[in-house]
Amino acid sequence: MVLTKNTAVLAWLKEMADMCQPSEIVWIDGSEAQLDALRAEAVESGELIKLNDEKLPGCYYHRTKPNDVARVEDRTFICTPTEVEAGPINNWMAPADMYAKLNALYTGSMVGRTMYVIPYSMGPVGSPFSKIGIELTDSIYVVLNMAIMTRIGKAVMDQLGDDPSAEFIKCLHAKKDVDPEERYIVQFPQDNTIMSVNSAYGGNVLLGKKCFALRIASYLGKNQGWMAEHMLILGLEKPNGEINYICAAFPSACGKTNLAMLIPPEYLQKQGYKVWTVGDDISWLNIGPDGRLYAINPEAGFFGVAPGTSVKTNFNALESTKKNTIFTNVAINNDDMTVWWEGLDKNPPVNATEWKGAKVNGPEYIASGEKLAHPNSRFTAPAVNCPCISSEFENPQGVPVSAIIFGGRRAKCAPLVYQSRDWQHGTFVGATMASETTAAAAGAVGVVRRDPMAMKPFVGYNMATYWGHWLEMGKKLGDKAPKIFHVNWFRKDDDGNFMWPGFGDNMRVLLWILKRCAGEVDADECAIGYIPKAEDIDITGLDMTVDDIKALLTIDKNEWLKDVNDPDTGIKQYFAQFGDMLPKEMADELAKLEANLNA
Ligand code: GTP
Ligand code: SPV
Ligand code: MN
Repeated sequence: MVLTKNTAVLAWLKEMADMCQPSEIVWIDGSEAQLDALRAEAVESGELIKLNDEKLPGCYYHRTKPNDVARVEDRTFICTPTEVEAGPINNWMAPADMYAKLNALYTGSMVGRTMYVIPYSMGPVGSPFSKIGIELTDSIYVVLNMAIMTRIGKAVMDQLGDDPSAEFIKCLHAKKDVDPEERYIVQFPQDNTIMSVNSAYGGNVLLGKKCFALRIASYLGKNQGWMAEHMLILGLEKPNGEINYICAAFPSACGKTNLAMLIPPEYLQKQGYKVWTVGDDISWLNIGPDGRLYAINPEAGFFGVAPGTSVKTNFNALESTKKNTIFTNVAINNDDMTVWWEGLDKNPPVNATEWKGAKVNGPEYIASGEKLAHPNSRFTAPAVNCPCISSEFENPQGVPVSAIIFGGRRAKCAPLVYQSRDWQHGTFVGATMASETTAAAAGAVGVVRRDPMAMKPFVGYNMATYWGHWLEMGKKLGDKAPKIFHVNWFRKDDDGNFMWPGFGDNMRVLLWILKRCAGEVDADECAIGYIPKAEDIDITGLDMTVDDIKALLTIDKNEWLKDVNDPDTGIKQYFAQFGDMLPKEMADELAKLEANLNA
């Protein structure tokens, strides 16, 4: 059944269908009956494997092609009319050239296949901050994932209405041959259009997520006075019941889902501290009527990294995957049709199917140096499954943000935590973030690269203009702006061991951050900003000393000067590529940092 009379939607749909030539067009209405029929069809065709219905009710398994297991940044394009609008760190092609190339790839791509039409809302349906997209796809896996990750179906089309000028994001995905040489993930920000072809994996094909909620939305936000950020949102409840909200931007596979759902150390739980999850990956930030910054999570589920998720590290994420979840590229335990991944527990299944589909003896396979689950294997779990989901999760107005945290994986250099001097300096701290690359994107792992605001792969326009937008937002927020911090859970000692326990113990750092926001604790001003006094990071119950905290907080001026001046990886070199697009404030902050370090 066609779910709309909107002539703009219908005209676009006809154009795309004429090009892709599907044998059938099916509107996704959001009903459980329809989704169930699709699940059955996917099980029948082998696209999905049904898991143990007692231990994992409503859960399914999916395996992608080995050449299609992560985002592909070198095949991701921002097609603005001019190259300078996309900026030096995005891939760019002229829109007309890209449309011509893509149209050739899509032509006839769905012959003999079904085109599913998925109306979806990013953010609660009807929230003033929500936005609507329509994804056309020939993949049932995409339909079922979008049904978890976003709000889908008829209610969304009703919300869009019949006005042909109503804003919606046009998203087209064709699985085609999953050919990595002809794979394209393309955003046309001026056209509200996303086109993805030759992939069937996560961030490449769930077009509401990175493509819309970050790349297109960041561009919309710049024009409309709001921000789309790669940030989790958590609420930290104090024993007196007061809840403060924190947003944190870490690059892919650097700990957002874990921080968003953390369980406080026992001594803090006993005192009554709690953490509530509003979002684990993306924040849309608007200035509210009281002048403060408010965050909504545009998503409805978690597309989380499986490896490393355990009862000990992330109990709440694991609980979230116990029903109605889709697992992608993890391992299967054939004895009871449950799932396994590295870090889940110490008992890899003997009767296992590894992520590529081979039947193996798990312990032997691992002993031979192989991995049972792909390092970027993931679960797609409904947010409502999360034991610590915030009561504000569906709040259409969002939650007021007290602090913004940036962070990355840095074996050296970045201390456990520091605070920026003000919003402008905080913007510089975000702009100069660096982190070791992870398996979340195709390419080398463990290489330090600049990843400003964790948005390097996700900014939909010129990064320098984006920094300018941050500065503008700071001016509008004035003294109501959240305080900005930087953390590093991943500092290593000379033997290569993590110096900080991380996970639930990160709560200790969050408490220092909130005390700073409330003006309840002093700090030491140093070259890079405000550093805690070591004794103000509570180590109750930890096998650590104040000296260990001091080591985590040391600033090695030579390391930092290298971070500024290194001819290949330094901040100066990095900023230089933006030429005169670089906001003057960023150049000023860089000069100040260098002078401070040399003082
Ligand atoms: P994306 O979904 O790709 O955006 O990732 P994310 O930022 O949500 O990262 P996630 O929380 O899934 O963590 C990625 C990996 O880092 C997992 O294997 C975690 O176990 C590990 N990790 C998370 N937090 C910590 C921490 O505090 N310390 C250490 N050592 N590892 C962590
Ligand atoms: C990330 O890579 O930051 C993710 C996973 O959250 S994906 O949806 O593939 O982008
Ligand atoms: Mn992410």
